[in-house]
Amino acid sequence: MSTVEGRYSARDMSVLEGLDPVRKRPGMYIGSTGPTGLHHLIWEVVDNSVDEAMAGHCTRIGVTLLADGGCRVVDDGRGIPTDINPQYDLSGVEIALTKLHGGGKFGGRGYKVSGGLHGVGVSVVNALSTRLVVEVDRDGQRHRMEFVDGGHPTGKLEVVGEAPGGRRGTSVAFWPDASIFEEVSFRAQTVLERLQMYAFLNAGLQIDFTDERDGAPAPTSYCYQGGIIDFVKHLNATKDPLFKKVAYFKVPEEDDEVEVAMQWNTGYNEGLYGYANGIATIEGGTHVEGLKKGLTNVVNKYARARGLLKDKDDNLLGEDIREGMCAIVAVKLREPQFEGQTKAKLGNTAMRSLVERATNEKLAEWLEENPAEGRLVVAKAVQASRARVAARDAREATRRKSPLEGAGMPGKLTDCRVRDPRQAELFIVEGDSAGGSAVRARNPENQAILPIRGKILNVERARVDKMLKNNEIQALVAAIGAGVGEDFDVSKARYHKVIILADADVDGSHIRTLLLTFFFRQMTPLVEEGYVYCAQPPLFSTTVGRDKVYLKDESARQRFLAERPNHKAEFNRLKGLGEMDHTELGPTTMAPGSRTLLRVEIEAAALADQACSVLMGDDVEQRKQFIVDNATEIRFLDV
Ligand code: 0RA
Repeated sequence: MSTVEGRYSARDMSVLEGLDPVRKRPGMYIGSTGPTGLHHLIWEVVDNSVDEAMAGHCTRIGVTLLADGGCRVVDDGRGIPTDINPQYDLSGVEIALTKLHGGGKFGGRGYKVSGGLHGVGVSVVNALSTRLVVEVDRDGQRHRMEFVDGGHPTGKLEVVGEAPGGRRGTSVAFWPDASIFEEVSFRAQTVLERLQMYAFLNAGLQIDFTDERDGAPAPTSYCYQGGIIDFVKHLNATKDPLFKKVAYFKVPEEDDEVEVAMQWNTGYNEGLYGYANGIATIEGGTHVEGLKKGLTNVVNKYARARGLLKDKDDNLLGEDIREGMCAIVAVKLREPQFEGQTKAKLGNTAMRSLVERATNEKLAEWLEENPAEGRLVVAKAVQASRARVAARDAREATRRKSPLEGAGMPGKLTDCRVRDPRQAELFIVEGDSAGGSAVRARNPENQAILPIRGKILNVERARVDKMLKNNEIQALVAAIGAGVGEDFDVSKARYHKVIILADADVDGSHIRTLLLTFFFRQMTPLVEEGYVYCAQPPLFSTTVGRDKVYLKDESARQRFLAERPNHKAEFNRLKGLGEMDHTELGPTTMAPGSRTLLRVEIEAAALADQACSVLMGDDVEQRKQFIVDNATEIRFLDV
């Protein structure tokens, strides 16, 4: 995106207030003080560099996780302005780093707004760090300024030497404040995923990542000349593409820009990912709606014109056409409005018609130019429409068996008494015997138990109609009571905690992954609302006197030993739920107060989707490699 031309100086920054509010209510600025909030600090700094890249002033960004727990972000952009703003008698650097919303991004005339999601400013990072060092190379000189204890300058902005080779750019190194965050250790995989996404969305931008901490793997660089075309290829890499080509178009219109890339695979899932000014719009919005509308229109017209759909045939539905489609729609616009629960839905209505028009015109052209591919797309959609009718019949059969309450519940469900979903919990328990223990251990008032036997169907590989015929899936759908797939209505969910209770071993983890994949694909809002959890049965037990003591994991065992250096009794490694009776299962794993639940979170939807597919798709070798590379495929949050 372009910036207003002309030299930007410290004068253009609109200053609002100091940093105290940030330390008082960090959650207001970065969402949380958990791992998500911690990583927001990095996104905040990187976003500023990416803005420079989008404005055409930056070609390279380096992110380093420092050995001492800090993080440094370096770019070769124009550098934060170093001149003094006469109104405030502060340098641009000092304003950007010590004033809330200081920086032209907010109302200033020199800098275009990047995003609403993390565009809170680098000053917020400063406020939440014990130390921050900023270096700006500008006008041939290297400037440096340091802050401690949440943004207190240790001195003025100083010239410390020459800018090496006359380079321009900004370097920000910060050390997150452990008194603010629950934990301050960055997760390399989380950072890598985000950086890769930035690289895909900014064709040609090079992003280097280095982890200097102990035992970290070698540095990684991302740079995609193909931009979102490469993104789509990457998302489809583990799938079987319907054809090699990627449909692509880019339409600049005055200040706005629409860019779309799409490719189909032989699978059944739809992956449509929207971005606005480089920010993932997980909740969709007008750009996504515009693309869907345009796509449905274009493909139907094309199919009729080519005689692939006859007069007597019904139109193909959007969902038929989008089956097996992987698409990115990335838009740039002047004043993005972010709406929705998590402010991740694009609201600008003008975008709907802009994307729709662009799609109508450009995708039609693409189909004309690529008739072999066009034919394949239509053939696949026609097949999907036939399967849709079959699935509807299967779904209706499921629905008939499950009226919302009481009588129609699956026989295996031991329901709870409470009817208020906000209080109700459903435990999905692996195996009938563990299910029996759970029934005895539960609180019958608000805890329901559904035992699931064996491996449930792998939903990634099965078509919806087949999946819905599976007994375990039917029981699950009926128990939750909110439908499935397109029909799913989260407001009807009978439980606001759906808790997977499976062993800590390989089989347990497989079942957990299968269930999570099912929820992710077929009950997405349930995951988005944060209703899906994993229980954590303890890993160790030992005895203290005559009491048996359970410990959640290795670090709990270490803490226990640190507190009781004379502890002699052995630790048993618990192999499974089956080893615990109900008096043990209740307090360790199920009872609020003494249990630990992990809430399942989806962060970057597109990459989470890929993780799901890599894990569950047909490519066994790649799946194995993925499991080795990524211990946790979907993020979990301790609650
Ligand atoms: C305000 C104005 C200008 C650049 C920046 C801020 C800027 C901020 C950051 C933060 C990290 N890297 C950055 N790069 C640039 C425009 C300056 C000009 O017109 O010369």
